[in-house]
Amino acid sequence: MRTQVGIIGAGPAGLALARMLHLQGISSIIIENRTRDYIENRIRAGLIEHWAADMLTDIGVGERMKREGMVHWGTNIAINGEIHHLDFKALLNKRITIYGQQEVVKDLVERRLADGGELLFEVSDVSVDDLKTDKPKIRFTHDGQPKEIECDFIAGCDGYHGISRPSFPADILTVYERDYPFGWLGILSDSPPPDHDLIYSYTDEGFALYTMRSPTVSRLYLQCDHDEDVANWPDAKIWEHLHRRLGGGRKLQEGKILQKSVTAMRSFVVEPMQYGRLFLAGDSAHIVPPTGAKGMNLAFADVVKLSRAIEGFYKKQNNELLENNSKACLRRVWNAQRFSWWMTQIMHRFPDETPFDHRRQLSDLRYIVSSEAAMKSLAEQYTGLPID
Ligand code: RFL
Ligand code: PHB
Repeated sequence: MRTQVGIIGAGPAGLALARMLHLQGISSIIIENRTRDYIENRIRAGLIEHWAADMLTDIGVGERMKREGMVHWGTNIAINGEIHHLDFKALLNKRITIYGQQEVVKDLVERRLADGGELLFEVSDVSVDDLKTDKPKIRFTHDGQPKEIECDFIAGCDGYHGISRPSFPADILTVYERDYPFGWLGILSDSPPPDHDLIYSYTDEGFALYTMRSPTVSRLYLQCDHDEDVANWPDAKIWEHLHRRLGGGRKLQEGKILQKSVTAMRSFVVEPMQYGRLFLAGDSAHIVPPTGAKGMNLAFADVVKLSRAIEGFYKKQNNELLENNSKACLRRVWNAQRFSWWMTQIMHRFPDETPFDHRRQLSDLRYIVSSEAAMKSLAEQYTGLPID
């Protein structure tokens, strides 16, 4: 098989990249190791930054998001039960959209198939070769047959557990990481959210986040232990903690729990994001703790930059953007890392914190909800900085 860009992974990064390239007349083949059904039903992110929602509309996959997504012009921060509203509209005239990642994936898959683009599911034994040449290769098995794609470029959009990052020579990559001493227990509940906007709730017994997928379905998270076993959280205990951590006189309606899972919290970056003609994008190169809601948005930002660089190569015979791609992506990645780390440390209880840390943290939270400059700074980063 032969294509211009071989894309490994049909997550938000790989699928959006394929669509952007298609709009520029650049061919690609996407290979994915899971089934279509699996990737279209995997429950993960939900928050789309202002520019990213506009980008999805610009590339022609925003129709259903506009109909079904929930637009929020603000958010709530609760401190031990006291709820404060941050008004993004008044502060910056910016919004965020709540629309499930799996819905974005469904829209992108449908668009890809309507474009007549190749998208192979259930591939296995994926490997890459000849990365330092101008004809890099992807090898894999599909339908029991060994296959090879010869391309001009490979986009490694295969997430944290993919094969792209481990295919870099060992001495090329520097890893920067930080583990947090807690995780998030997340549930999807068939019940309305407690407020129109999200509620990020700091309490002395731990963090909770009240978000949603629709006016009748809530997505609720509780700070829990790092390697928590979901079996330690029967439904009644989850609701008890969610009621206690909400505060502000709000009532939380209970509902049938449709899904329950634990996510460990981690910050992770590799540098550089490129080796020869293999370019990493999205979670294959970096992970952020979900407190800042930046993961999927960063994946989109990476592929906006990568598609522009690839377009520069084909349309203007210009290598400059490709050579600078890793640097350009990492500037935004580190900014998102800093914000996600900051949101995480401000919102959670740390088991090893000192009384000084605790007092400082509460003071930081009070500053955010009382200073217009501080609220504006948070709002600017949370709704998403424009792409340079
Ligand atoms: P993905 O989505 O992991 O997609 C990678 C794809 O590659 C496939 N794959 C392979 N394919 C072929 N060959 C191989 N060898 C392969 N190995 C893997 C995988 O099956 C998969 O389909 O990465 P991508 O595209 O970079 O997208 C990143 C986002 O998925 C991720 O950053 C977000 O989900 C993070 N995240 C959030 N991000 C936000 O922007 N806003 C949020 O509100 C938000 N909330 C969250 C989150 C992540 C969470 N969890 C579960 C980690 C909340 C949670 C709880
Ligand atoms: C979500 O809706 O799943 C969500 C929203 C905001 C976050 C994390 C997750 O910070």
